[in-house]
Order: sequence, then C-alpha cells, then structure tokens
Amino acid sequence: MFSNKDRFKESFLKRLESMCGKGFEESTKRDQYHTLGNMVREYISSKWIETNELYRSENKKQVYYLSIEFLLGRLLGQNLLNLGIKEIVEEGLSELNITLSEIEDCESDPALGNGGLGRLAACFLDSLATLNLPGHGYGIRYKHGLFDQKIVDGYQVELPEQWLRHGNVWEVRKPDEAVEVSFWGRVETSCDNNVLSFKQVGDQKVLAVPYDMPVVGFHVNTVNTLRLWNAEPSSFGPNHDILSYKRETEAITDFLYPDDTHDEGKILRLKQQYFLVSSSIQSILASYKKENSNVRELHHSVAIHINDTHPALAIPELMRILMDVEGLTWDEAWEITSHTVSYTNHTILSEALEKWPIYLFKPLLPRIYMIIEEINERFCAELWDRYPGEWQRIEHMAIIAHGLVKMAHLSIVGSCSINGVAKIHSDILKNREMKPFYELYPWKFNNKTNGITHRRWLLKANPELTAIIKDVIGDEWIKQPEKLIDLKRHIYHPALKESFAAVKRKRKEILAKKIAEKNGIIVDIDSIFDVQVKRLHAYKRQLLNVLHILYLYNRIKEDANYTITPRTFIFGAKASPTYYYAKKVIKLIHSLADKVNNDPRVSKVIKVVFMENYRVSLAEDIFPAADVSEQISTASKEASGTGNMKFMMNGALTVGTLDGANIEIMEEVGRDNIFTFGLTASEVLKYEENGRYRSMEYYHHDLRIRQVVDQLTNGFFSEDEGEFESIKDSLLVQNDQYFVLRDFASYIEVQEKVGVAYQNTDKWLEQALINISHSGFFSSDRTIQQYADDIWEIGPVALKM
Ligand code: GL4
Repeated sequence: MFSNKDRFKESFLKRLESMCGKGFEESTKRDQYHTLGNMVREYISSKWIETNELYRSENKKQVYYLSIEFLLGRLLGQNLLNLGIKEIVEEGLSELNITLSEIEDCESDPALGNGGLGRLAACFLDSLATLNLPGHGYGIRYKHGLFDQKIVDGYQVELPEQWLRHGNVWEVRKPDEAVEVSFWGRVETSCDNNVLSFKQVGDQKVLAVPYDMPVVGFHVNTVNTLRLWNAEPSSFGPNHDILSYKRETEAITDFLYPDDTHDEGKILRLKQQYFLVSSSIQSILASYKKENSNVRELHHSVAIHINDTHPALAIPELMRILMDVEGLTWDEAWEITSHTVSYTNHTILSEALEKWPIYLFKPLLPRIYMIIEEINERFCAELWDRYPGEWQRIEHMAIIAHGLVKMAHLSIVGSCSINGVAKIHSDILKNREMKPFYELYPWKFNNKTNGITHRRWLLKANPELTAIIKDVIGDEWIKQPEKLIDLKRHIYHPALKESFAAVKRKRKEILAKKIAEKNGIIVDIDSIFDVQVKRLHAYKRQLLNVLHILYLYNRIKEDANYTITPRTFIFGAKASPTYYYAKKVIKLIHSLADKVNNDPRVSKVIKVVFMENYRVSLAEDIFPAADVSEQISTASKEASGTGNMKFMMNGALTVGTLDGANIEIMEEVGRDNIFTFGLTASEVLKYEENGRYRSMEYYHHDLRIRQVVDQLTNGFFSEDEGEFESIKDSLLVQNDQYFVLRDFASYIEVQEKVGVAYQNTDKWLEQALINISHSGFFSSDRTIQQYADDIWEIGPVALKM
C-alpha cells in the first residue's frame, strides 16, 4: 500500500470508507488522520512481529529501559520518516489536496513526561531501534500526561491533558500478558527444613495490563517495543467496597506527576513506582523464561536500566522474585540482581533526591521493605569491615537512616554501573555528591554524555536544513551523524551561507506567523530570535534573562542615542502547579512583555513573547527558527541539558554558562563559536561551601542591578506592588541562592557581544554552520552506542532489509 503514490492513494481512500463509513468528501481531518495512522500501524506490524521472532530465536542479550516518563511527542511523522514512506504519502495526499502537516496536527502530542529526563528516554528508544539493538522501554500509560498550560491574564492555569480522548492508533492492548501487583498486607514467614520462606498475605492486588507501542528504527527493519502499563481492578480484588477499590486502582495510572526535580513524598507516587517496576520485572522474567531454563544465567541475557531512581525498586523486586518465586538463596539472587541493574543519575539538586519515609513505605510494600532492610544491613556490615569505627561515614552512606529509605543509595549499592549525563556532572558525582560511594566502588562510576535523536530534531523538525546539508555533503551523516563534520569544509562557501540564511529566515517567518496568530504580537524577522524554552525553575534562571531585558528597556528609555541590534526574546515554559516562585516568574515575563511590546520606542527594537503550552510539537517549530540559545543555569546545577543540543543542531549560537553539556558543546565548536559567561561550577560550589556570597553587595554596588530589582516592587509594573515581592525577596532576603545578581554583569557583557556579532552576518552564518557541523557528537546514537558497549554489553540483532 506504500509502494507508490497511486497504490497509496487507492488504499487510503478505500480504507477511509471502510473505517469511517464515509466518502473522502465528507471526511474530517481527524478521519483522515485515523485512516493513515491505522495504515501505518498495519504496515509496521509485520516488521514488529519479525523483530520479536528474531529476538526470540537469536536469544541474544536484551536491555529493558525502565522509566517513569517517556516524552514521546507525535509519532505519525516520525514513523513515516523512519519507514522511508513519507514522500510517497506526501505525494499521494497532495493529489487529494491535503498536506501531511494538516493531518499530523490532528494527532495528540503524548506528554508522558515532564522535560529533559522523559524526552531523553524517548530519544534513546529511537536510537536503540535504529542501531538494531534489542532494547525496549517500560513505562506507565498515564491517562493524563503533563497538564496543558493556558495563560489567563499572565497567569498559568493548568488543564488536564487528554491525549487518549480520540484513542491511540499506535498501541496494542495485550490483556493476555497482564500481571498482578500486590500492595499492603503483611508478610508471613515460615520455616521448612531450615529454609525460610515469605508470603505476602492480606494484600490488595492490582492488575497491570500492558499496552505495547512499536518503536520503528530509521531505514532498518527493527521495530522494538515500548510497553506502557495500565492499572485496572483485578478479579482477585476485594469483594466489598468494590467502587472505592476500582477508583483507588485506576488512580495509579491516572496522572503524571508534574515535576521531576522535586521529590514528591506522596503514597500515590510510590504506588506508581512499584506498579511500574513489579509489572515490568515480571514481564521481563516471563519472556526470559520462555527461551531460557536457568534463571541463574539471567544477567547474561538481560540488562535492566533504571532511568533515575524512580524505578529503583527494580532491585528489591528482582530479589523478591528470584528468592520467593524462583527459590534462589540471598547470595545467588544478589549476584544476579547487582549484575543486571544499571542506573543513571540525572540531577544533583538535593530536593530531587528521593527519600521515602519508612512509615509510608513499610505498610504499602511490606516484603519489599524487608528486602531493603536486609540489603542495608549487609551493606552496612561491609562498610563496617572496611571502615571500622567510622560511624559517621557509615550513617551517611546507609540506605535506611533517620526514618527514611534513600533511593539513590539503594540504586548505587544494587547496580553494576552508575552514570552521570555530562562530563562535569559525572565528575561532580564522583568528587562530591557521591564521593564515598565512588571511593568504595570506583569501577561502577562512569559518564555518558546525553544526546538527542537528529532524526526528530533535524530531519523531521527541519527538513529544509536537512535538504541543504544533503546537497552539500550527501546523506551518509544521516546514518553516521558524526559525519556532519564534513560540512565544516564548506562553511566559507557563499552559496551554503546564503541557502542556510534563507532557510533560517523561512523558519523564522513560520514561527512569526504562529506568534502573530497565538499571541497577536508582530515580530521582526530581521531581529535576533533569542530563545529560552525549558521547564521553569529557579536554577535555570529565566529570571536572569528577564532582568537583562528589563535593563535593556531602561537603557533604551533613558538614552535616546542608545543603539541595539533588534531582538525578539521568546520564552516557553511550564511551571509545576505547586511551584509558587516559578508561577510568579511566568507572570513577570507577561508583565514585562506588556511593558516592552506596548512602548512605542522600545518595541521597535525589542519584543518579548511567551509561547503558551510548550511541548514537543511546539519545540519542533521553535528550534529551527532560533538564532540564540539561552542555556544560563547556575553552573553545576543543570546536569546536562538537551535543549542546548537541539538548538546547536539547528544552527543557533549558545549563550551559556559553563554547565552541563554546554561545556562539551564549547569543546566541540571552540571558544569562539559560543558565548560563555558567569561563575564556573567550582566557583559556585566554593561559594556554597564558604557562605561568602552576599547578594546585597551586588544590589548596592551596581546601579543597573539596583534599578531592575527595585522595579519589581516600585510600581513600575502596573500590577499591585506586592505581586513580585517574593521574587525580589528571593534575590535579596534569601541571598539569591542561584547567583542571579552575581552573574548579572557578566551576562550583560556577553549579550552585548552577541548583538555586535549578529551584525556581522557572514561571520555569524559561519559560526552557526560550525555549530551544526559539530552537532553530530550530540546524537543519541553516539550515547546509546556507549551505553550498549560499556554498560549493557549488548550488540545488534538485525533483520535483513
Ligand atoms: C534532568 C536534568 O535536569 C537535565 O539537565 C538533563 O539533561 C536531563 C536528562 O539527563 O535530566 N534531570 C531531571 S530530574 N530532569 C531533567 O530534565
């Protein structure tokens, strides 16, 4: 049905009639989306089945990537691209007078993740399949993904996200593979022939039903699986109060928690975590046992990766099944578990380190708690042998201490590998945050710098740029992204610069049109599109950006001769619904936008735009249109960042601190092709240690700072004067935890350089092209190959094309 455009058109029209019961003329765009989606899914099925059969027959090692979030984004366009049938479909549709993008816009944008951590998991799935690696995702099928953001009078309002409202063409429900997950109850211990056995009794059972989604590799036959679990009442549920049992059960997979940088100390969140882990481990073992008789060999055939600590209960759960179900001894089970599980740490922010109070944990998961207690006792005994008398060290490293279960410690002790997500982050883990663990297990620690899939973030999001690159260096780079470096030889060719400038301009026009439609703001295509899109968080310092704009406003107002390269400042960010400060910053951005955009003189040279409901599909419109990428976190706080890579790949220049992967971007492109500023990570960490930073001094000594900080509360904004007082307090009363004022002068200075640099169009274009040439390193194909080689020890298993 996809062999040529005529066959496609014919099947499409036939299918539309049979599926929707109407002819093409009466059909809606959604009917057309459903028809095409179903055709594509069907086309995928045979490859999907073959891949699974091949994995079974080859019986090579496979990896299972457990993640509480998969921020997938829309799948139709990506699947068409990866299957190599996008052009045929486009041609066929155009003869029916429809465009693919109109149809794509009918697909909901599954937001089963918060931000970087969840999006990374989605990029990894794409790379695993493309590299023909046997690797599958396990996650949760949240009924409602991350909330939809509405802005009302400058304030964020959250609406429930409804991605399943019109069904999901990509998923296949597999009720036959459902498993039961136990909560509550108590553990009964019995002793037979000196062998202890444990049984959870009086527990409440929840049914976990898998929904499988195909993960299509790019131009290969591999189709891996993303298995998302749905919680449903079990037929072994209670026989009284059925309604509340049903409600409680279904609540487990109702909502995604809307924050990833906060430890959410709620019992429902712990239920979600165990639900994911228990169902996944049961499913992994069932599929292993189909082909293998000896569970003692599990770690030779299976790698289980935990994406941050949210799935850390995989460790005690695997122990439980190996001992209580398979009958292994503790030592046997531990040997297998600790060689099967590997762990990625994604943040050093202390508020994100998960710690569960025992009083919540133990009643909900009594057998799991027992196992963790035993792991802890044995671990502490080991420490005691190694560090006799060092009570403090042992207390600090223990898995259970002060009434809390520390998930990061459990993850380190029970894994064979612990990695950070950028060089500097991995170094901070080794030398500071997790130093005692590094001293104990130096071989476990390693770095895997994050990556992004260039198939979504370049090929799909920016087909215009893709075409230019292909014209100049062919298409080998698509399979081997490091070959993008071949572009570098051509950056001085006027023709390349011209065509890149034309594409950038075109994409800026497209974005400007959206901004005009959605925000009613007319922006200047010739201005610098300066973009900060990411979750709203104090450490990411959207406030620094805002204060700089306010400073520019003041300069323009005060000095009639002040000249500046015109700029459009574009923001996109969701704030966690309970994060008061973050929501205030969103309001502040809107108030600033009102001031700037409505001032006749200022708005001639700068504009401020906040794009509502930032999400994957919107990101695909934003990155290709950006000139400047704002990566301005307080050094040491952003573990890696991945937006930075998406901007670079689309030819934006970075304004950034020496934080996360910005450092590696600088190493790739060279100091001259990135704008860095601010404190270094070690300077920040030193300040934090010695407590010598006084934000008040910067406020008093720098008039520019005093003016913008005072404007937060002196009636400059038309709001009530108390509106932004808490923001001012964070800077002065709370001594500016994220060093906004400390980095302010340096930020102004580097931004001036950006303005000047943009005037030299030729050089700017060369620099943008240098960024693109070096972006191959940041493909998630490179990252995944490193995980496969160094951590999982898996190799490709490929069907012939
Ligand atoms: C994050 C980091 O904050 C971010 O820097 C990183 O790029 C991402 C993926 O590794 O993980 N950690 C958490 S928590 N959320 C993130 O986005």
